[in-house]
Amino acid sequence: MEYSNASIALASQIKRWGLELGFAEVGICPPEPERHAQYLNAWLKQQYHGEMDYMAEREALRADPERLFPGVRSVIAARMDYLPAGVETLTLLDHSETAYIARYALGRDYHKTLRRRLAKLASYIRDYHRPDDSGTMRPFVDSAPVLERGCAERAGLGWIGKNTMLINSRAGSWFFLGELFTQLALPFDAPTEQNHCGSCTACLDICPTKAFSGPFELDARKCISYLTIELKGAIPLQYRKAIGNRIFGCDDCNAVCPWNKFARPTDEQDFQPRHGLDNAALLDLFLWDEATFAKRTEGSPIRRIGYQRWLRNIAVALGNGKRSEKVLDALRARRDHSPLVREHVDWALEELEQASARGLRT
Ligand code: B12
Repeated sequence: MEYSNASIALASQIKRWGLELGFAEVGICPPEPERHAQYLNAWLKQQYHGEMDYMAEREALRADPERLFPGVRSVIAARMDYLPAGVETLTLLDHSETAYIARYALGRDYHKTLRRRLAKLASYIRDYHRPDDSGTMRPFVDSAPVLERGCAERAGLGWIGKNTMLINSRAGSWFFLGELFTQLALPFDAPTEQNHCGSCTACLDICPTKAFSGPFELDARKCISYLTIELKGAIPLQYRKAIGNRIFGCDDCNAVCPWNKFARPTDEQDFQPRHGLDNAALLDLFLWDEATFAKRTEGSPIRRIGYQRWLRNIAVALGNGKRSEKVLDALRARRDHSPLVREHVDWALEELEQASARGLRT
């Protein structure tokens, strides 16, 4: 397809603005999801989405961007690095008294940050395009019915790895994705054709709950990120030990990826750790009362799970940790919070009793 010099100039201007707005890379792609819609359909048929009804309910919109955003002609896909400098990842999992919180959730909620920046980008395009009408544009980040990694792959931002993450050969995979849907005829970038995973299976091998039923296929019901964030009820017994000290999300399959040796730490203020959450003691977090939880998770992705699930997750991690009078007292003190918390507290107390009976974890 032939593009006017004006739209070619606008496309490169959009990429410059994207970098100014804090994105590490911006690409432009056609809206059609192609094969990713079939993968989604197959995934849903296997119930791999568990309680994430929103993934099934809006399958048609995910599979057909024209229905989501009538008149869409091009998608501006962007990635933003989020790993703060100097924070530990996998090594923190050996410290059973320390809480492991997924590195994407240490600071402010990325949905707001990326949506704000994408809206800014849209305003720049609108101003630049005047007096001609630039049509409507809409930013999407994570929770929208968009197959984001498919967009990013088609926009040349990276390939989809065996861990289903989008991986970039110059930056690894510690980054968020976001899109701006437009009705503009913009030149498309070349998609990332090649997959550079090769014979590596580090991500599949490290998963503590064996959540990958094969390369590129994640059964979310077994994924610790799903179990600690999306699951509303009791965490199935068979996964509790494997959760270790992870209390919100899981980075294992991401952090172990050899391409992350190229990851670039971010100096984005919004993503810097708050309240020492990158290295906090499980017991300190478990002792937060509801008001403290509300205050300290204001504007954080963690707020989404609510106080009850926060206690549920930490109770499991304490049950996997060191036994001490302080831990036993703190657990007993939370038994009356709710039936869900009580069930997980009792499990933890039983685990610690059995461990000490075997002379372990003291
Ligand atoms: C639902 C969801 C989850 C679920 C399910 C994950 C999943 N893989 O589906 C849970 C809660 C488990 C989850 C966890 C995490 N998530 Co999440 N999640 C999403 C969400 C909302 C939808 C993903 C989706 O469409 N799943 C549907 C199924 C079918 O997709 P899939 O199994 O991954 O398969 C895809 C590909 O692998 C490919 N595919 C499938 N089969 C095959 C076969 C072959 C041969 C090939 C080549 C490809 C292929 O096509 C499918 C569709 O694109 C996206 C945002 C979005 N709107 O896209 C964020 C998103 C993918 N998540 C993200 C992140 C950061 C995470 C976590 C790292 C957070 C954490 N630390 O806990 C973990 C990582 C776990 C993992 N390995 O995926 C980022 C990923 C950024 C990146 N660099 O890729 C996204 C893009 C959010 C964002 N806007 O930044 N997530």
